[in-house]
Amino acid sequence: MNNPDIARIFEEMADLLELHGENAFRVRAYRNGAKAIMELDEAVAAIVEDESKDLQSYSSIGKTLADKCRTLVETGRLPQLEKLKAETPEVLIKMTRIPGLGVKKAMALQTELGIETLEELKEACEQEKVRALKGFAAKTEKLILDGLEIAEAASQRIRLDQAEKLVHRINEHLKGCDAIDQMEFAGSFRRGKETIGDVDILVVSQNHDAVMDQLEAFTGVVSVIVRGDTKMSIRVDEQFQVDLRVVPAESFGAALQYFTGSKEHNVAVRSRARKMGLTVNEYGVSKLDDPYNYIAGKTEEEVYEALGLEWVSPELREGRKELTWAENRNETPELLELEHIVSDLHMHTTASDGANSIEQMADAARERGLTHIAITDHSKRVTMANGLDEARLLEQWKKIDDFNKKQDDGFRVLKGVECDILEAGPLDIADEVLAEADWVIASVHYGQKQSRQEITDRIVGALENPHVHTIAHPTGRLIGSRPPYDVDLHTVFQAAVEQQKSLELNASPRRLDLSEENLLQAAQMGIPITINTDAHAVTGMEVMRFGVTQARRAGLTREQVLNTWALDELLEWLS
Ligand code: DGT
Ligand code: CA
Ligand code: CA
Ligand code: ZN
Repeated sequence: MNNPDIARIFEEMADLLELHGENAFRVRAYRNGAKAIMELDEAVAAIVEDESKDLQSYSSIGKTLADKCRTLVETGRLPQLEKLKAETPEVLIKMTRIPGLGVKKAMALQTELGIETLEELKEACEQEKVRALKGFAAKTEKLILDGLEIAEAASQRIRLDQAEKLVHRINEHLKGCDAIDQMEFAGSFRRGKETIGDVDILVVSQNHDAVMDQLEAFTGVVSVIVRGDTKMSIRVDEQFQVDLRVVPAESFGAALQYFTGSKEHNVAVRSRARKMGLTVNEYGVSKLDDPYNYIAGKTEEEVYEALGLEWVSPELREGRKELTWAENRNETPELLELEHIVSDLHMHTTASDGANSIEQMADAARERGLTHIAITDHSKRVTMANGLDEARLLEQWKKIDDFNKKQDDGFRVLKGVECDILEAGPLDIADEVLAEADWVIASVHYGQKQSRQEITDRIVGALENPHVHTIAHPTGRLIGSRPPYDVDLHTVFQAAVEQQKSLELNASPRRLDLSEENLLQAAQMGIPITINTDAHAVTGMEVMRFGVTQARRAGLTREQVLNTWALDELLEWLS
């Protein structure tokens, strides 16, 4: 029983206890325990077996959880979980995983409509039977249908940051194999897509068996799906698949090009080749009339070169305009790079729901090579996050002024706020106070279920306020768990253009909001994009790279991204 297994079991316990109305404290204990176990560097099994160690001395693991860990390690089972499961209809568990469906609603659907499967739930919504129930409306049906779709998609794909962790573990594990001469991760992971369907690994080796044995020995392998001479697929951590291919050194570039994809990009590459009397596959490029005599294949550059193309950044390989750019040379936009970023303009401190002080955030930012940041704590409407009212904001800005005076290297903290756009439309902070800020972000956190018209009006209204500079996470989506709110983005984009405002690309891998498609459109309309981490602790600043990847996928250049601008350029734009 490895740590992810135990963590998953605790998560399941928490879900079921919650379903049975167990008190929130107990539920949270299991969730915190699961989280702590995922973050442990040591195996729980090893700690249990080591007499000199005590599980209870690890944070978030109390006596109850420590006992349960012991039971799990020793027997592989948890009787309490089995009992709870037996008492809970399967469909209820599944329903509560649908975003927007709480425990009460799920129970009502099950008892009143006799719903036994998710398919039946979908049918009931489509036949408009759900709206007839007390406490339900036509809107709930739409929410459930959207949620079902998201849950379905999420069960098959993982977020880029989760894939990255897995890739890192596999990479470390395979590096220990002497038989591997060359290795690269391909597929959607290499292209930096926001979600990954499966991980694709390419390896050059003289000893296929040794490589495959090594992969099979990776902790977390649940089963081997296929193992052939050159191809192997394994299942890792329940649902997730990893494909390995062993290829000859002289074909490595061609295989990397082929398995990086996307399919759409490859289709365009092949059709171009054909027009040139060439053919391209995972072994190399050859002439149509001499198909086994490869003229290129060892490196990707060579493959593209043989087709008269510049090498194409993996992030751009989606079958859009990248081949036209690569063909004409010098037309490919010079993509944004992480090194170009000099500021991070959305972060929280202990004044609201952050974990670190102004000084700590500033120091961490400086260490990352940034020259300025904006501290943007929540406004008062967000009571849960201890949001700031006008008086506390002014107090915080005074502290920031004092802090700035003490900096002798020119590092600057901008006085900011993440001001809520209230449900009724107005901003949460008075205009005369907003006027004192260097940088104002407006956000929708409440009333996310309002109509398209209402939400669009609120956001456009905020953009029209002369003190507002940008809108944070403009659609509110959470990847794999919450759909975007119903907002007319085109109208929002037009308002941003008219008001000469920026829009945020929230870099958190859970959000990546604006999405790639939205970004393409916003950038085309000339809207400056601000990539922000929304860090709630110094460690939160590391997600900037996900934002940069997303921006690259949308073809964004340095100039289009506001937080690559030097401080004085930014200040000039702000005034
Ligand atoms: P994913 O895994 O769904 O996130 O997306 P990908 O792009 O990683 O797709 P995957 O793993 O099915 O295949 C990896 C790459 O291999 C894909 O991007 C392009 C190439 N490939 C796979 N099957 C085909 C195919 O039938 N036709 C073409 N042209 N390329 C393919
Ligand atoms: Ca893949
Ligand atoms: Ca694959
Ligand atoms: Zn925020």
